Amino acid sequence: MQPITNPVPDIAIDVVPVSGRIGGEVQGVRLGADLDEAIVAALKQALNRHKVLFFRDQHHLDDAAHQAFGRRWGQPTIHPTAPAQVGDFLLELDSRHGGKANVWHTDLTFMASYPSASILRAVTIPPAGGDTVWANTVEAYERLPDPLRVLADTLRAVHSNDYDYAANQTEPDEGTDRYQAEFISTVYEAEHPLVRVHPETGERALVLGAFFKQFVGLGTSESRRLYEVFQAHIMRLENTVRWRWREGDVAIWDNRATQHYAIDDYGDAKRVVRRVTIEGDATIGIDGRSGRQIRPEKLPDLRAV
Ligand SMILES: O=C(O)CCC(=O)C(=O)O
Ligand SMILES: [Fe+2]
Repeated sequence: MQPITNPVPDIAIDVVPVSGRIGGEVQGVRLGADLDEAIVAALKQALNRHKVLFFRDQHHLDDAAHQAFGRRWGQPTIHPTAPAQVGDFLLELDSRHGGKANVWHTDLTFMASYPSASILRAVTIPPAGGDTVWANTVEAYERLPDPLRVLADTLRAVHSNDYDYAANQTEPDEGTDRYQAEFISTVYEAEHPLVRVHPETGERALVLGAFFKQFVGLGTSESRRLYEVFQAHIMRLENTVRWRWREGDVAIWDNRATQHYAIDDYGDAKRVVRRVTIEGDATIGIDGRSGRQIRPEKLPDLRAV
């Protein structure tokens, strides 16, 4: 398959790598709806390379400006089930209302067409802790030992929003239980190739994370063991970047080439982040076969207007 690459930008932006294999801090860019087309193109090119981009001190971005900038990036979407939406299409994660994403995941992989990117803004950050970690799923694939890569190339997996979230919960938490009940009010399931071809870079990436349910053709216990083998390659520390948030920071990640994990090490402190989620397209495996939605039969229209 011929990868489609973004046009080569005619403007240079300053990107400082944050770690060796993933993550770049963009300096000197003020995010907003009024950004030059050339800068947006340069940012997209940088995202294809670094997988997650960080921007400090974007204090001028309120909810409206955040959403307006999101529209410049792509078609924003709303979450199919999560309760906390703010503004027209912002997803809010509030630590006091179950908004703690301390599991490794790629967003919404229970959808056949899951988001291409997310734009996350730090609204309230605890004095210590609450960092987020991203992992590079392209590097993870490329560094697999040959026999595992050959196996990965043939596998397909079912992902579901009805995953075992309690497996990660250390204490009973009413807020989280309520959030979870709403989260699975409709069960969504999709099948994806384990290895997807990135539509812009042509790179191959592993598709796993917490919404993984089972490999097609394998039982649950074997699926789980095999999941751990591949997932361990994704989570290797060499393959990650950790961001210490300050209020006003923005992170944009390529949801087709990363997983992330929001560290829950700040007790009862308040932590609030808001996210614009950008529409993505169906996964395509290296054999050219797409992923597919298993249920529900009829998907709601999630495009934000
Ligand atoms: O709270 C965070 O830092 C990330 C939360 C998350 O998983 C998301 O916004 O998709
Ligand atoms: Fe997430």
